[in-house]
Amino acid sequence: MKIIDLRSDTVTRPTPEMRRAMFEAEVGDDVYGEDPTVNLLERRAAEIMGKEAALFVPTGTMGNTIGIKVHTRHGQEVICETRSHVLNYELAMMAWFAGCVARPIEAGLGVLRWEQIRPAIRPLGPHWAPTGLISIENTNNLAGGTVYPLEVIDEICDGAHELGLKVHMDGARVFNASVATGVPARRIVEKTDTVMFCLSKGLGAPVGSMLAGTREMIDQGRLYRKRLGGGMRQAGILAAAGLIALEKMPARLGEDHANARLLAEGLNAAAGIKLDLAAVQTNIIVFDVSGTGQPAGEISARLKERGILMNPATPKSIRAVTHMDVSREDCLRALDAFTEVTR
Ligand code: TLP
Repeated sequence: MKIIDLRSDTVTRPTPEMRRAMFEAEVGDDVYGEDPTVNLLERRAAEIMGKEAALFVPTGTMGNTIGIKVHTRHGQEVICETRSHVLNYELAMMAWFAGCVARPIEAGLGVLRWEQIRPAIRPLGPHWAPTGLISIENTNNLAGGTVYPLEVIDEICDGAHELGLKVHMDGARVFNASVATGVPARRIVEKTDTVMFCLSKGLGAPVGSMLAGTREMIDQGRLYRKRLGGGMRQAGILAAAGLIALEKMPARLGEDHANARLLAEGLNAAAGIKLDLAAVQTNIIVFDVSGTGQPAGEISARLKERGILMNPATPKSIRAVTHMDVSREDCLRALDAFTEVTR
């Protein structure tokens, strides 16, 4: 039985072209700055994002951790959305490494607006931790892969900068946002101070994320990466696959979005499912299953018996993520299994 894995877009296997490139990669010691493939990947990532420099990191979590650290000091607050990855899924790294606390704000569809952020910004005072940074997640994973409209990002950045604050974008899936809106990634992140994006999610690389920003931020970030144990040596083996992910894979993300839409429409028709189709904007679907009378974990287990993998997001909701290793037919098969399990 073929397993259809909709748990995440992190589960993709490297393409034959990536494997070949990894095999043939020219390498050197990247801690000495001597790995030509890593250097090329960092240069290309910076160019594509329109930033001065970029840093290759093993994971998105490390990229966000460093991004937050370069902008903040211990004892500050980081404004983020309630469902954001930096708050919920990174083992409190903003506290552990940067010494900051999160100031979460709940936003419709996971998209923060400046008018919500502005009142949450705290100045220096006798009681409160001052705001150190605003972190926005585009697309917002747990809100269902929702996309920040460009004018919202620009307004947040302009407002923050006027107050001397920086903006970090957790753009793990910024290319999904770009494809969904038709806005080039470099324009999306033009006003953000740093952006982290992942090569190993929808873009299909086996490992790796990038942090881009000014030369000064990235030079500083390189030292934090070393502190975190992320000073890799012949990392060109990984960067070679990353280069293909970066150059070639964004162009196919529209397919994943179409498959997610197909899946969402089918799920929406299933009995007991509550799903906001307006929130399905990219490759992620988060839907409420409480109307089925079965806990999300049970549905997930019964789907697994049928070769379909989808993880619960909460006890009452399930997340499905499309990616390059699931086809339209796979999504239709997943829908059949889902209807059977929830009937
Ligand atoms: N997301 C993973 C899980 O950790 C939830 C997934 O399956 O979606 N930012 C965002 C928005 C992410 O979705 C993720 C990973 C990260 C950062 C962290 O990236 P990694 O897993 O490379 O540390």
